[in-house]
Amino acid sequence: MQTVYSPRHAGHDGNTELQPGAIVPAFELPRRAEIVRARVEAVGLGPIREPDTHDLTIAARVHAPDYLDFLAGVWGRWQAAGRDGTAMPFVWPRPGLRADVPPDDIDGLLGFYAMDAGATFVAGTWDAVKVSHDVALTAAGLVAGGARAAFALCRPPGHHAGARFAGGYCYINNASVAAESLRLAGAGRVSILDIDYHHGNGTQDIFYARGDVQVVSVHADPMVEYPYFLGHADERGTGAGLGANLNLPLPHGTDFARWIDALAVAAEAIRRFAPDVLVVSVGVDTYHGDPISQFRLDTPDYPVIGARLAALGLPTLFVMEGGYAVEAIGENAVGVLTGFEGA
Ligand code: OKP
Ligand code: ZN
Repeated sequence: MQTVYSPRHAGHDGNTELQPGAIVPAFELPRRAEIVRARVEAVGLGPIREPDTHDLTIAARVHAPDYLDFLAGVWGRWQAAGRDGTAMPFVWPRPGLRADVPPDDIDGLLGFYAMDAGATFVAGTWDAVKVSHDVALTAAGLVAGGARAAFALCRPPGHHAGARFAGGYCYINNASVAAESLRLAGAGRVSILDIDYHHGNGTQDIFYARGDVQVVSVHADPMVEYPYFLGHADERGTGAGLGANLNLPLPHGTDFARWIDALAVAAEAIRRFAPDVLVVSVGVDTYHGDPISQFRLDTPDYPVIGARLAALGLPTLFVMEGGYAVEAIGENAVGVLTGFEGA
């Protein structure tokens, strides 16, 4: 399969992250994408190509246009306030406060458009975010054009970004933009399967009331894991989307035997939905060595996952999400893809 990749992700670098009790260098690093790209080359997965440039028309169908304007302009506003380094929010409009009026001040705006302090901005962030979106749309175009599968090597990731907010290292929801583009290209129904360790709250937020895009997620139970406030099993969609959202939360310590049972439930739900195309949010932070996660998958498990996904028999777009055990991210992420191809 073809991989779509741009070196411009690397401008999103040098940012800091708020962790319990400390401000540390961000876990979501440029090296992640470089190691995955090197592994794609090493195993000969297929050609690597750069993305085409896309405008934000499709992104504006899954995100609020004022949110996209904020993303594009935040660094300029931060600089205009005389600042450098890392921009991050520290105050949020939780329920009970006014969440309908974007403030004028940069610090208010940062919180208005964020769910947490985890989507930080440096000088190169917007360019990397825009290009990550281009990567997803270009790879989706390959699948729309008839490819059996394609790999969008997105960085930064996207699945925590909702219709009008950033969070959890995510800005534009790459998988959602790709899914919307596949609908516009003629797919009547699209399924998004999210296998990242964390619940894809942003993807769920975007499609929760839609019946044409199914969202299925296998993830750590939000009772004990980030993002904490979405991802429970009783969230089944609303309105036209009722029944088109499926969450399969699992406890800390989940091993591959238990995880793959949940994947079988997810796969059965996708078969019942009978989509024309599948988008997989591929996070490999389910790995036992991941520094911020608590599942116990191992490197040989990832090709098995890929083979199970291939058995769905659908045109499939893989979109890179998380994975922070940097030394293993190449083998693990590309293992899903080689397992898919070998099946
Ligand atoms: C992004 B993706 C843990 C803090 C969690 C946010 C994690 C975002 C993960 N102490 N910080 O889903 O891989
Ligand atoms: Zn994750």
